[in-house]
Amino acid sequence: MLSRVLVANRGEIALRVIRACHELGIETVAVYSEADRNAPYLRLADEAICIGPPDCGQSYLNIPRIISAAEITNVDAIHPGYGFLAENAGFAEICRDCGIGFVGPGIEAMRLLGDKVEARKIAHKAKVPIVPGSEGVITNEAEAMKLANQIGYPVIIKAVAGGGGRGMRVVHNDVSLRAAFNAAKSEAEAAFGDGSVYLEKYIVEPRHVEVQVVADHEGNTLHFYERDCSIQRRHQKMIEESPCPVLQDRDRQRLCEAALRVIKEAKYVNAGTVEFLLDKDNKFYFIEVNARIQVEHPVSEMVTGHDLIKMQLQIAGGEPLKLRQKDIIQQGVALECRINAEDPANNFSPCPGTIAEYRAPGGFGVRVDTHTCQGWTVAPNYDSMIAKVIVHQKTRAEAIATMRRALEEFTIAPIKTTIPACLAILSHNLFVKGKVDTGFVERNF
Ligand code: MV4
Repeated sequence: MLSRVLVANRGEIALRVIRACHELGIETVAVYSEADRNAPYLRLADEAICIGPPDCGQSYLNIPRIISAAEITNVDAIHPGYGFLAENAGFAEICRDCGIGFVGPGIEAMRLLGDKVEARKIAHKAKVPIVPGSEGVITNEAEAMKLANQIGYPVIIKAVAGGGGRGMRVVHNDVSLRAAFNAAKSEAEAAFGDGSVYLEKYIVEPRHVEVQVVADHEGNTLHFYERDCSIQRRHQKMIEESPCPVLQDRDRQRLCEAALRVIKEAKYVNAGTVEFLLDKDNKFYFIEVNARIQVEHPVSEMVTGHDLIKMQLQIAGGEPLKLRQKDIIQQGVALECRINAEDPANNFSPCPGTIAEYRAPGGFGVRVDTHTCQGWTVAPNYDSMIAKVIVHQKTRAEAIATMRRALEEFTIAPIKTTIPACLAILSHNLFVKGKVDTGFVERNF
């Protein structure tokens, strides 16, 4: 069992982890950059240590400073949250070498799944459908062209080290393949220091559906059903929901069981997400595994009633899962809207500044995960997400109504936020009908 944990993150997820630790009787150490020195959540932690200036590279991504903070405060483990160092296997390895636990998957599984070609191989071994595509890395244009003609256009070229949409190119014919192949390679090299790419059949207008999974050190695995994350703009999710509104129970069961086969095959431990694309015929294809807790984890918590962060901490402390799959029931509908400090009227450009006026929503079925409050200054250095509004209701129609009511209550001024954009989506008849795909936002707004 863990008794003291350092939270190597900031903002709402730092607060979320601190709260879960305290409920388990675990002491917390917060770290902060100079830009976050006045963050209210720091007072909730048992200790708070400044790790550097606002720039991420010198603070939240600075491994020596975080390890030093962990050693000085004598913690058992580090929780990385999401983003920053969460999927950095090198960081997890340094933690292990320093005798500090890492609240996340093992180093081997992290490395393996960080390589998207290896992840495809694992899914294939686990008899989980993958998108038709290359068996390994594509090394030259000729090889790419041969394969593209075998599987048929359109195809998508993806970075082996990628994920989340960077280093991807959709290709429609032989003529544009050359340029796309080279562009994807150099973008991947620049972004990840690894120019390796692979190729897949491009699934047109898919839904993005992902399964929340949890595994302990004894090989017990559980799923917490699926989330539909199709409402996104330029690879930034805006609204997530559970369950996926178009999945029938039999298909849902098959999808969730497929996700469990993937994590068993990868010998994955702790919380993770198995991502799939769902095509027009509701056929699912594995794409990748996110080896971390995700921003949108609360929608799975609300429909199942289980605290995923507590589970992460218990697993990292060596406890086996006591929960049984049959006791995890997906009840009702949960929606999450991400509130970003961005101006929807100005191409979603970041809108840092001080929040002079702030009134958060509440009431039946409403959860707000945020670190912000009146007087809080949104720094320009970090991700622009400042709050998540999560609602839980019996039906999807009621969940949408509650979300609209909650977002209308939410006052954040004078900085601009994505609240109006979320409200516009929630009012769109195709969203209300659940008829959306990953291109919905770009097509309609
Ligand atoms: C795809 C795809 C269609 N076909 N792969 C985007 C992020 C990364 N996790 C995987 N992604 C996709 N992979 C195949 N074979 C569609 C996406 C995709 C997407 C692509 C272009 C523009 C927006 C997108 C939004 C979500 C998913």
